[in-house]
Amino acid sequence: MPAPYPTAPDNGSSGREAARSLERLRPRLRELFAAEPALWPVFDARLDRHFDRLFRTLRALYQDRYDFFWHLEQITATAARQMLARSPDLRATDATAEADFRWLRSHKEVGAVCYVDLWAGTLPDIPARLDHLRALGVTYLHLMPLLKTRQPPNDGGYAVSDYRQVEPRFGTMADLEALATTLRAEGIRLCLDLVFNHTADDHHWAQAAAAGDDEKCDYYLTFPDRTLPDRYQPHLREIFPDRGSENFLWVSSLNRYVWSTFYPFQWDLNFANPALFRQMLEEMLFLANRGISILRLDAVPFVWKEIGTPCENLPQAHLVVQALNAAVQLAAPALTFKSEAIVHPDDVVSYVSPGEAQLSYNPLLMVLLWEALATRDTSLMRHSLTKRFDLPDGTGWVNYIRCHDDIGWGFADEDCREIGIAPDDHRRFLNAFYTGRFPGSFARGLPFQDNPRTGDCRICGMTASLAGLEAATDEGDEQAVALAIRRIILMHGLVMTLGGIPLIYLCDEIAMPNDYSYRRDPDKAADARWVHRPAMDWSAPALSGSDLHEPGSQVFEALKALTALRRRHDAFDQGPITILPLDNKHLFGALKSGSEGPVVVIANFSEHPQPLDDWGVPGVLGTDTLDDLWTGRSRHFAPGLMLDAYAFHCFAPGSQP
Ligand code: OTU
Repeated sequence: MPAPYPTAPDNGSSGREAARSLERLRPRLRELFAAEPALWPVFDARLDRHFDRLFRTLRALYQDRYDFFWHLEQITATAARQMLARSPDLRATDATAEADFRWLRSHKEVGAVCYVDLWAGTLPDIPARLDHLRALGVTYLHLMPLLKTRQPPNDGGYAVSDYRQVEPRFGTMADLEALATTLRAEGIRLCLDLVFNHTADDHHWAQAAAAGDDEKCDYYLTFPDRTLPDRYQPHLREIFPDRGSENFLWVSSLNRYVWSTFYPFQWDLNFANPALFRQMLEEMLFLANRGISILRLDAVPFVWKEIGTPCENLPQAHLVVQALNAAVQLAAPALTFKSEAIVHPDDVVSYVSPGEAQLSYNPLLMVLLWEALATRDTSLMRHSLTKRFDLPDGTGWVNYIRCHDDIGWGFADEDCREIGIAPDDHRRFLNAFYTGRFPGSFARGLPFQDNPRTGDCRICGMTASLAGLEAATDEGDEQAVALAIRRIILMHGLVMTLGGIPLIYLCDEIAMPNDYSYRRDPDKAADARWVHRPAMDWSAPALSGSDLHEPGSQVFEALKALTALRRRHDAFDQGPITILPLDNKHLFGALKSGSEGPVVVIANFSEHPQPLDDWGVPGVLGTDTLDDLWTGRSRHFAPGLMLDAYAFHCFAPGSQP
């Protein structure tokens, strides 16, 4: 089933213009294939399919450029050259990807993410950990930024100094290529970040700019004086308020101001320059040709700036990604984009389409899981997911509980108000709860970028610590430990079954707690996100199986079983979902259906046993014998059936009457 590509916006005569321009370009592109004529028909067919989109999106972005057609040719030729540079192995994956995009929504997919150094050591050390990944059924491995980066501080690698070199501590580009090949043979796709909104201030483009290279200077957003910065600045959101609210820095080597959205050592790139667009396409395809299958498009909302706007989620940011997508479909269709847009849920969804980013993080589900865990009330989760879980065909969610970043309470204000919740008060409550300031809270999180001026604050912490395991263990409270473990399993249970690729934040699989040692490292101490970036404890009892009662072991065993459960039933594909209107607010229930029939996923977000409504689940499943696919037990439904504290169930119609 090939993916359906939407057509780009039609601005007047661009359809005919595109066709004419393709006819002009075809013979020149064909010449590039002189040494490999067999590949030309493949590329030529892709031109028929994708050139129109490429043309229209680029035209919309760069229509004012007198040299538009020259840039268009350079960009298309870059795609052609990179297709030619691709190995036969990778070209074979392209053919498969073009024929079938269904894996994006498949229940067979399980993702995991880790830092190379903290989890494994170096790139060549990763294959030794394959058994561990196999045990979790991993088919998608996201390695946190591993390209060459500036000396610390470097924002955990999000300040890239060279897109074509691996950070020497982790290995070499050859190691990365070898790893991608090994993983591919295992059926594991490799995902890397493409940090394309900015580079490190010591990237060779930045250095060339400082040495007087005007072309490279145009790769960045720079200004001779404060005139334009002063017009942009008042409309910008503070992303890292700890650094102050100023996004323009005076760089004396350039004798200019430089735009920097994140840390001052991260310089924003200028996508309004088509030469930078082409260059980034080349960097991207270079990585694709090393065997990378998924690119996580970092900070995608920020890639286009216009005076008088917040410079986030602008229509041109979408056009940039759509144009990159079209060019990638020409050169390396097996490459998939995952958008990282941690913004209003409507904006998150706006990046997701077969012709833009096929995958997207689902920050909404993530925050709603934590929200319901704190409140013990699933109202907001039900209300928001009912409106906002579906995605178009040919696209899918990447669902997660924790990642390397903070948790920002990005549910929609309007969803809150529609059910009588005051959104900002609610966020204040959640911040108090997860930093352990709220009386009775089980959580041990840290505040991140606490902004007293706006009242904004985000939360850091490992799953185990936020779910209560750290506090319970310290207090030696066995009952609280048991509840915390159940919370962790409940959340993982939902991301494994609701639909979308679950992304396990490695180290969470053995319930590792917060790591406070970052406070002693001057390069990390000011960034609380390091509290949830521990080094993997390979000596943990969970991994030797020596003590199955110990919390890490219980979580690890449950996660292995949950991924196995996910693999067994296609009801857990991404697909239609019905959120059940159960009377009991502590319970969350969703109906999914697969080739073997319906499945109802139920979770109890309360630490007390809760009755299941008498009309709910049997009504939906059409029987009152319920087979629990998760526990393997069969239950007879009777009104008032009690579900345990933090219970998780996957009920299917029972096989015995
Ligand atoms: C991303 O996050 C990365 O995930 C962070 O680790 C980086 O520091 C950052 O980019 C800069 O490269 O604001 O708090 O809407 O929310 O891109 C994290 C997207 C962030 C942003 C997101 C950003």
